[in-house]
Amino acid sequence: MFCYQCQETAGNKGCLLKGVCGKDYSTANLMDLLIFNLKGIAIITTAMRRAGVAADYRTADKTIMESLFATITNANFDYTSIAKRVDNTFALKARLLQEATAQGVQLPANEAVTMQGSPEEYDRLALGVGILRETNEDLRSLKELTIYGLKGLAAYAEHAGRLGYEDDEINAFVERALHDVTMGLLSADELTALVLETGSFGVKVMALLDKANTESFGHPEITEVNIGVGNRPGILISGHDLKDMEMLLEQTEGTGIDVYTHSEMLPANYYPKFKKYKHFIGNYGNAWWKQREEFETFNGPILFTTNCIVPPTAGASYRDRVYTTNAAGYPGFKYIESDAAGHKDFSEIIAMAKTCQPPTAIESGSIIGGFAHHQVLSMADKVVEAVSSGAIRKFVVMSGCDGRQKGRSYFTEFAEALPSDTVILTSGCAKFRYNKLPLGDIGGIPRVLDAGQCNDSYSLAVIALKLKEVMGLDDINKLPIVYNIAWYEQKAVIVLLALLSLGIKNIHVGPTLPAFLSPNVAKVLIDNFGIAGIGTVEEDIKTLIA
Ligand code: SF4
Ligand code: SF3
Repeated sequence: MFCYQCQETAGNKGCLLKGVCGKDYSTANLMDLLIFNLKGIAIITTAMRRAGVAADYRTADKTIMESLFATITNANFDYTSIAKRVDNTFALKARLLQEATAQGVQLPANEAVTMQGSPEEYDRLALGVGILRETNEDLRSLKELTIYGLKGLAAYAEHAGRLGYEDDEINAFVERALHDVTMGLLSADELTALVLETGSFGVKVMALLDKANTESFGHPEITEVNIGVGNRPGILISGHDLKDMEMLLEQTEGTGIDVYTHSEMLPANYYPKFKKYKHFIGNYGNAWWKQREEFETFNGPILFTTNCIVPPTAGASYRDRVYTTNAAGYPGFKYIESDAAGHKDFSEIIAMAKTCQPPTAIESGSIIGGFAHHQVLSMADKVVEAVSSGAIRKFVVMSGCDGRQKGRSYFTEFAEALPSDTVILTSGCAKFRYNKLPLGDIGGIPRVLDAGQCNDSYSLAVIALKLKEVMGLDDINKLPIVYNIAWYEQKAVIVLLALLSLGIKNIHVGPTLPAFLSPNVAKVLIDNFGIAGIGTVEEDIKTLIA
């Protein structure tokens, strides 16, 4: 096992025997084997696409996206579920290989294409295909940076796909990128270009998901979200999948059961289509890492539609109340399958909720959100006026992820220390570090504008591009917008690469720079894009705001 894909990696170097996240040694290795098989599949489909022959690309695309997603930090801890995906990828690879050969497609010689194995061989095979297989530290860094970007991209593509929105150009790119990092033919410069290209496809996939979400559920609008509780039993839904959110609301309506969001599902409260459900009460709790306490007091069942799962402690009373679906999984949690049409039956969760106590209140009152691009642009005049008059000196993008490391209190302190003529633009679960602070407003514009989930960082890019146009600027970096981003897992990686691909410079990233950036690769990012880590609150306020 060697994993260094997230911000909490051991010693900021790499997890070797067990993940800090709780991922065990064999499951981590098995994920390496799964990725290796995806690379093999991608090499075959890329060759077939180039040859212009017919093939079952759809199954390959779907398999690649879902499996990449399952290896994202805190999505899936279940060896059996990953082994099933490995079975499927070996079978799919064999089938595609046969199709390619039958159609006379020349395939490059690569072990990722030819390797086959049976379940009893998986653990042994996995040991030879891990991240350290690439011995050059800089090439490894660039390849893994690409792969982590692809994981985030795959997650967003999967959500869009479940709403019926797909883009074959994106699928073909993911396969070509996997092909390129595996074939070993690219120089460091070419790999750097691939990293940026991954970012530009990150913009495309976020735009696709934005279209899928807004055409399905309406444009997010300014919303006061209740953070208290009602007096009926509830179901807590976490993760990012809005299709699941819709199905849960439909199936719980009229059952006497309430629905609450947790962590990254909070922004579901901003969508017009979900607001019409009276039993959709609001949001319970905070970011993912507080779940061990918050799931205890919630008292009812919990549904994980994606990451972030924290392994429950041995004595956790909620252990039997947790369900997973999609790419998410945890040994002992019940898994909800979908039928061929994408429909899921949540009746077991609803039946369990009926036997549970209502949630115990841990907070009361409300928070405000719903500042995605459509809403913000509808008040563009007001925003531009506030900027021109000097009422708003700067916007500070503080998007990204939250996490349990102590150093993350920096983001709360930074938000508190910001001068009162600055406005925070946020998205992702990073917001829970400051979205309940009494930061006030500027002429009716709240000082924390939440655009939504991490993928809604796209909204912040749309807003920036629009402001640039309205203000007649020739460079996005001339806007009064600065970036102080918190990262944790691989969705933040695709968001960061997307921002870089849009030409945004001088982004600060914390609480630590990724361990997977080798010193040379970090230097390229620092020299060309002005990427920086975080310092003390005082220093950073000076650098970013003064
Ligand atoms: Fe370690 Fe993060 Fe990998 Fe988990 S996902 S094993 S914490 S680097
Ligand atoms: Fe959070 Fe996991 Fe990243 Fe979607 S839920 S932002 S950490």
